[in-house]
Amino acid sequence: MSFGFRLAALVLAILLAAPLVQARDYTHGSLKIGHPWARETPRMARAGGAFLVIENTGDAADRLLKASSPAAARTEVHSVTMDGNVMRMREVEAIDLAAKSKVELKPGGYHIMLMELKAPLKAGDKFPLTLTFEKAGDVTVEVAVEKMAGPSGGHGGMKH
Ligand SMILES: [Cu+2]
Repeated sequence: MSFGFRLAALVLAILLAAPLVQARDYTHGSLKIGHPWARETPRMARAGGAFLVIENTGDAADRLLKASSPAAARTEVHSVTMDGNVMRMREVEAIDLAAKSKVELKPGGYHIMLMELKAPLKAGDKFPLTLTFEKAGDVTVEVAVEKMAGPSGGHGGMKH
């Protein structure tokens, strides 16, 4: 396989990315944290993204203030905004979690950015991620590193 073809296949796999479902869900007080996962990173990558769903089932608002993980030297909470045709990531102070609401961190939207990764993230690996909420305090979840299901990867693992 030529390098060019492999690169094209990689780009296609990223564009068609759909995670294989294998992570578990967590409940902490009135917060439900669903399906924490991270993208497998290329060998030379220094940064990676982690994603999850936060549902606030309570009557009071809360906020996700920060995250930390032993997998990375620094961890930031990012949003993605469009600047013309260019997607830009920027660090946000917090993610607001209104009462009875659900916020999805996903590729192309809010995400947790793992900076200065200590090692590349490999599919099948797991690492802890501690989320700090303004009211609910700290919650540590296990993040599953998932391979992107490309054109030939299929969606056999999808459950929702
Ligand atoms: Cu980012």
